[in-house]
Amino acid sequence: MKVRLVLATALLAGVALFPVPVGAASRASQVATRGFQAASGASQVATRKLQVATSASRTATWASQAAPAGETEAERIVRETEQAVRASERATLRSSLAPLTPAQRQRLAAPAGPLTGRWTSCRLPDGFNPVHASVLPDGSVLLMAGSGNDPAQLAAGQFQSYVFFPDTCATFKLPTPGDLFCAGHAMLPNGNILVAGGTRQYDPFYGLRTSYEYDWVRRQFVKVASMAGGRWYPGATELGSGDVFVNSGINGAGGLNARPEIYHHRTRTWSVVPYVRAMPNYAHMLPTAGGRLFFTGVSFGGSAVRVGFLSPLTGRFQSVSGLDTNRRDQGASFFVPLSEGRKVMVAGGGVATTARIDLYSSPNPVYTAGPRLDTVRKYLSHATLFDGRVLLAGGQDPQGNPVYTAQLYRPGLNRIEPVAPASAAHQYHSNMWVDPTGRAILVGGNPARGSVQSLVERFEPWYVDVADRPVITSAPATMAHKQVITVGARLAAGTTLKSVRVFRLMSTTHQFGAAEGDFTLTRSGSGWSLTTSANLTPPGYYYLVAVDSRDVPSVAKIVKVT
Ligand SMILES: [Cu+2]
Repeated sequence: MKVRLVLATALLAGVALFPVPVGAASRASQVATRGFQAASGASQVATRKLQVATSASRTATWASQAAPAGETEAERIVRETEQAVRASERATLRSSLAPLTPAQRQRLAAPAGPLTGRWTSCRLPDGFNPVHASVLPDGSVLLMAGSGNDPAQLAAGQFQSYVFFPDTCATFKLPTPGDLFCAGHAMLPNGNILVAGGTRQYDPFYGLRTSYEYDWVRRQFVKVASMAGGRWYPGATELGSGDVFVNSGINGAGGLNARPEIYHHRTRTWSVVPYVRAMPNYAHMLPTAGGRLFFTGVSFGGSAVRVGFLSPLTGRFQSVSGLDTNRRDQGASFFVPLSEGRKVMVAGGGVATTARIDLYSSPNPVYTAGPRLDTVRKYLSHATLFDGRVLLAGGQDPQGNPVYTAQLYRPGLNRIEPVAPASAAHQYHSNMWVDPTGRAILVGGNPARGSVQSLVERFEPWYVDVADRPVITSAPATMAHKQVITVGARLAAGTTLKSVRVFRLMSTTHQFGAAEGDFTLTRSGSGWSLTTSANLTPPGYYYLVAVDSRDVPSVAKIVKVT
């Protein structure tokens, strides 16, 4: 019965029931029609030296490219993904990587206010493209580039990754065993980072089957079993079991990999799920308490999508309506802070709109419109700050100009307000996360091949300046779900400990990292316990933050949740 239902759903959706490696003949026609603008001007050609070499065989203009007759959904997603990659790189025509002058920044300055914050900066090694960022259990960050959007580096077998320390901008270079460029990744229960797939070939892009665990203690990549199919631009989401659901991506033959796989962390092996489902690349999938994954409707490439809940093991899918557009390309998706994983917001992604949904308000929840961003933003990064507000920064407008302004989503008021602007462009391949002090770290930007933003910008929210922030003086290194723990805190005179909260360490790329979120521990006598479902707070490492009665958050202590 269940099988028949999946079958019917897949047929209704027009999805092929078996993986669809594109045949040689149709492959050739795709290559022909997937080229980028041959008609672009001479100056454009000059600014894209590397691309010109690889585009010689591409003759048709993708701007005028129509969908080939009989195109399947999987083929459409691949075509639109490649179009989006090319489009991202046209931004170079208007992008400077140089920081704004003080006068330029002054013109963008937000009205001064208590939440305005400020940015400080430092630099990454020149030319290093921080496409993937994963916070590690010691607070340092794994930055991976692989070939870093440079086909010459793939040809030469030169792959890069670093451990990065946001306080000092110190870096530690890692031996990098393969091309991790545009792989999928997620934190495992032991704090290692699973890296699935990557780049087998450029132009057109083919994905790798290889996978690795980055061992954060030994600081090395460990090769583990390969996947059944290749993946370039896959999504990766940790399940409540600690296993990782990996979805979509372009396979080793250039077609869409429509069969998800699950990485089993105990055995370091993979299994394929018993269904096939064409979903966009880097689809934003957030966990829910019941174990289904909520596909927010934001992904890479702006392919038309069906938004809704996916049961990862069976493929059952429940659609959700109400989103104003089903073509959000690299916007932000996040849990609304302090909603304990109930509410999700999507923002931007080639549009200026936002939308919110309460996942548990009814059996058939519906998106409703939220406040607007200041402008249309693509490549919009987000970071949930320790005060329960969300920083939105980076990206570009529809003309390819960088958007320097930053905004703060205030869930209590359901408002988006300006804060201090960033000082440099952070577009395609930029990343943002929160460090243990509660600052948001914004890195990268790759508006064209060979053009990489190396300025690191750190947004310091108001609470960084509070001299008497609460200080966690004792907390266990490990806690199980539902275990009551004791948290010792030094508090400012006249304040009390109001709440203890956890924030999942981010593992992010292409504007998203699955299994993010903020959750409040339940008070139990004089102790605290994490009472959320493990589906929402899967095993792994979290920031533990104490909040005082003035709503001032502490610096985080990193704890392991089992
Ligand atoms: Cu990419």
